[in-house]
Amino acid sequence: MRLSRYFLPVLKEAPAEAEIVSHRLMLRAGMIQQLAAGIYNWLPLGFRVLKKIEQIVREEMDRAGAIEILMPTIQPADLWIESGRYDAYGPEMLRILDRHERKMLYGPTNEENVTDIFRRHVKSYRQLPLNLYHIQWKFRDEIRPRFGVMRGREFLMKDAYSFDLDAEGARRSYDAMFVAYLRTFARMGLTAIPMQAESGPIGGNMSHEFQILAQTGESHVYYDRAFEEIDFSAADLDVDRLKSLYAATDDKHDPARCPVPAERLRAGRGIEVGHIFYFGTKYSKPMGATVTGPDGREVEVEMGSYGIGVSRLVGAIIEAYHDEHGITWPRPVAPFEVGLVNLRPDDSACAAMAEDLYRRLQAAGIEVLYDDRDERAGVKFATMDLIGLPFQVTVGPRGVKEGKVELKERRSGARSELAPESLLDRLTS
Ligand code: P5A
Repeated sequence: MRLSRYFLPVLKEAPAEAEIVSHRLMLRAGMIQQLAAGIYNWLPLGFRVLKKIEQIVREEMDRAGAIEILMPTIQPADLWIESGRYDAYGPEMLRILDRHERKMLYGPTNEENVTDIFRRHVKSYRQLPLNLYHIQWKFRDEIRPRFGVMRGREFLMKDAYSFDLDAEGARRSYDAMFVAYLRTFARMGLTAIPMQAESGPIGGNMSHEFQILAQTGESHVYYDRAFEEIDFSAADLDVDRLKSLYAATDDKHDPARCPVPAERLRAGRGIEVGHIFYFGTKYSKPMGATVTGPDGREVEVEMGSYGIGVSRLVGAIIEAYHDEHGITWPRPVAPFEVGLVNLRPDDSACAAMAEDLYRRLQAAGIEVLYDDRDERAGVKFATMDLIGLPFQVTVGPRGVKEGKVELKERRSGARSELAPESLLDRLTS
């Protein structure tokens, strides 16, 4: 992508209402723009990151055996009246009347909707286990939307729903999602600590929140420092051990009854990026979602639901990865992998070298944002540091004479002078 042809509305100053660093950086880097309280436009740079995160989530859901569908944002109230949640959900639900005065709502979650799909099509235990997921916008009329996309009113969630014949099967489905979540977050460069949690309006009796550590997190968290030694990207994680390690948010943490000795306990702040629930027959019972069991009897299915805050993750990753100059993206979620800067577009040798590199990087399958603008060097470097692409490649007259370009690794700041061939090797290896 040529920056001269791109739409990257960077700001010099962050608007005063942005309280936390990820919100300020997302506005300054031209990733988002507020349309109304808690409702955002996703501009090209932000949209690319959102899609990368979404794709990692999708791949790990598919790997865990879940099947992707797409349910609508607007739902009929009838389903929620059937489950008993229509009145219980309260003012967070955006209620809508259609032209026929039928009660509709903008979905804050999809348990009812997916249970309705299930009961229409699944009749036998032989079709179980089943896990259906989608990645769709939600609306919750939060009383205090804040921190940009971290607590929005409209936000993108991945929500999965599991159906099993019995509690034992449901536990296996829960554990499969538990492991998939740790892998998903690890692929984005995040360490998410699973914590026992309250199930709130979703319901149920087993629930874990996945919290990533960040100074600006909304929750206070306490956890066994043993978590710090775990490699969450490992192929076979021990779910039972992870569940047995102590971790809790402050509403659950009681220093007097904490099982972990003080010297092993860590305290910090966390951002909730995922939340999983096992709620048994809470929806299958009132909505009549049953299957015929092996003995021929009708059984209400055991269900769980599993959420990841896809749009919240964009902010959460920035909270974890930034410095005083801007964002420092982990490569798997970066909007582009390489920022190519031509310091002198007016110099024909520089332009030839930069154009050639641009073509070759793209041919090698690398995503490049090419700053070919007629701008001062300082402006170009500041823009690149702000948007935080993992690698910066600079073409300037001095290097070109020796047939070399400069490679800077954004996060460490490490620089090296390389010939174009070696640069391509480095970036593709
Ligand atoms: C699980 C999937 C549920 O809604 N039903 C379907 C269950 N869980 S949850 O904890 O309420 O939400 C799941 C994740 O969504 C993100 N999230 C938000 N992100 C941005 N702004 C919000 N207002 C918001 N509310 C929830 C969180 O990451 C949460 O873990």
